[in-house]
Amino acid sequence: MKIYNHFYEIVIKSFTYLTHAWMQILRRKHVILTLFFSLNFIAATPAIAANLSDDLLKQPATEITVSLGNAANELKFEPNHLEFEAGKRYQLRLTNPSQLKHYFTAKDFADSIWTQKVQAGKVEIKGAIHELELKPGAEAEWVFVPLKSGTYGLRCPILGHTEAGMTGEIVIKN
Ligand SMILES: [Cu+2]
Repeated sequence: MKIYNHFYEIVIKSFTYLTHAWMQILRRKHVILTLFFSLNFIAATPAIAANLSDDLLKQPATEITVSLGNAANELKFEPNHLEFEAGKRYQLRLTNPSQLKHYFTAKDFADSIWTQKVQAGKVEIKGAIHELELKPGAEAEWVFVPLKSGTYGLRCPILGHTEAGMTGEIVIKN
């Protein structure tokens, strides 16, 4: 078992931080090694994540709603502070009840999560997403699993919106 663990460590070190984050989650959850060795090593990171996420996908998603602007057309996110736990599954519902177009832009956050899907209307988008644009009255659902702990910025980059305070903070905890 020691040799096995040694090999395991070497393999982990050779992977990207994203995969590394996944392994930390898996180790914490005491997932057996065979799961790791059954993976296709050539596969891209999202594919690895997809393979590993079977258990996670059975986990009910925690629902959180964030409003981009409000009916009074105030330039802010409500709430503007979000907290997630690494390794859990979330369904982030984004709404825009204002009469203005807004963005949900959180690039570093998006790089620190695994996106299962983004759903808007009847369209489902799979794969990495960095920002979402919501037209007045629009709604979207972002289903993901946070991987890497940290504090990340959120903003709406439309001219004048960030400056007016349309910013937020997203925290991923271990
Ligand atoms: Cu905006």
